[in-house]
Amino acid sequence: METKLPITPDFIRDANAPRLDALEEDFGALGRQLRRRGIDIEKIERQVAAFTVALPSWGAGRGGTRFAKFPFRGAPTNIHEKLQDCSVIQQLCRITPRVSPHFPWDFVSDYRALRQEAAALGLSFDAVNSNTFQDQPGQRHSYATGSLTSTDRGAREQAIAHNIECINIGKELGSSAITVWLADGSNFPGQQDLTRAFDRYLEATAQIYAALPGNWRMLLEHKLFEPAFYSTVLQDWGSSILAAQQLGPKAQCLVDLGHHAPNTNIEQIVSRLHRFGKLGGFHFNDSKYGDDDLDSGAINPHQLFLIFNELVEAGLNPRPGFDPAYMIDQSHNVTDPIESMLSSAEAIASAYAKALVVDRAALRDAQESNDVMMAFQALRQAYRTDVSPIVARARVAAGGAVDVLAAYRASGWRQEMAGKRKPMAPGTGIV
Ligand code: RM4
Ligand code: MN
Ligand code: MN
Repeated sequence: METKLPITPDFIRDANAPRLDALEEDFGALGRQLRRRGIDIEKIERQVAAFTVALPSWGAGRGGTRFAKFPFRGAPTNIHEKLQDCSVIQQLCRITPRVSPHFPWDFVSDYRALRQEAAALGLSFDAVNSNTFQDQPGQRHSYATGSLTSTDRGAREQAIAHNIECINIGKELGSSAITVWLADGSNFPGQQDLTRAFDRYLEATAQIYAALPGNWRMLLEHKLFEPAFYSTVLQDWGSSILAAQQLGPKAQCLVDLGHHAPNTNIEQIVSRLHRFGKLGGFHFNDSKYGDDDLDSGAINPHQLFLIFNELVEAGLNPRPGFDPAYMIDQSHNVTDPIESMLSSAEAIASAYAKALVVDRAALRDAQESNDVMMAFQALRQAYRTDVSPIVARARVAAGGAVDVLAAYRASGWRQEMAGKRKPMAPGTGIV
């Protein structure tokens, strides 16, 4: 297949040239440090090189915040341009080869052509995301009373049909999962019968589940609150795992990091879901107060590390069905989304690499002998380790940039697009 990569290998090679010696020096020093700790850096590098995380098509724009959209020159205006931007990210960081599309935002008339277009950009498609949280022009039934859980049968059926349509699109795109996130819930005590709303959820999702092709998964995404502020139908991992268990083996839970109350022990949720074979995947982002879509690792990189620590443990002792789908889910308002997603991909890969350098034997011994301080130190020592030379070297070996942000800025990509793409209109935000 003919490829049309936005950033050429030659450009990346030239950008890397002056940085390679320093990278090798840092990698060598870290390798010696890790060897003293009984860790083989080459093995860690191979594991990091095998790690990938999907990009959200909607993350390529800067329109996802709650209050306003601030258009910027060169922003992508459709899925084709979003794919180009995702390709830039992938060319530079080499761990984001898949894009997770969102419908109807990414509707096109020819999905086979879209799949080829993505392939020519070095990309493929990840989980499809349905959207029944906003009304679309010409839509027969409003989602004002909810979608899959509305008391209005018409709205429910329309939402089910939309999810099945997303599965059918996903088949053409080569996806093998659908992520279902619902805004359904209530704003007033008494507004909704909490039990009947969940019954309707189970009934509607069972119909979507029945349309899943054999090798597909359905990822149920919970969210504590917003846009419903009193109750959300699928508000936490408890409701999520109950639904996934009732639906069957192809249904698993998706953990969006931002969809929890501040200070929630998300790593423990990860461990619980894995224990029962229901850890389906992640939406990586961060959150401080209420915004669920800040850049990954921007607020709490330690939590990200602790989550990866659970994932590494899970990988060493996998339960049936352990194959989490890793995706980024962020909204950008004040940064160039390409830069934010490059920085997030780096933060995610670093959290993984840090979890890989935990001395597991020391941790286990300390846990078994109730040596609290040494158990804590086993994690702390790994968290303190600057693993960036490993992440950078794995990336460079795959054709990526030593310094992704410097290379991106030097590429002049956004300025070039500013001259080519239609200007975006200001507007309001979405969830
Ligand atoms: C939601 C949720 C979904 C995402 C939308 C755009 O809060 O995180 O995963 O599809 O936002
Ligand atoms: Mn999400
Ligand atoms: Mn969200």
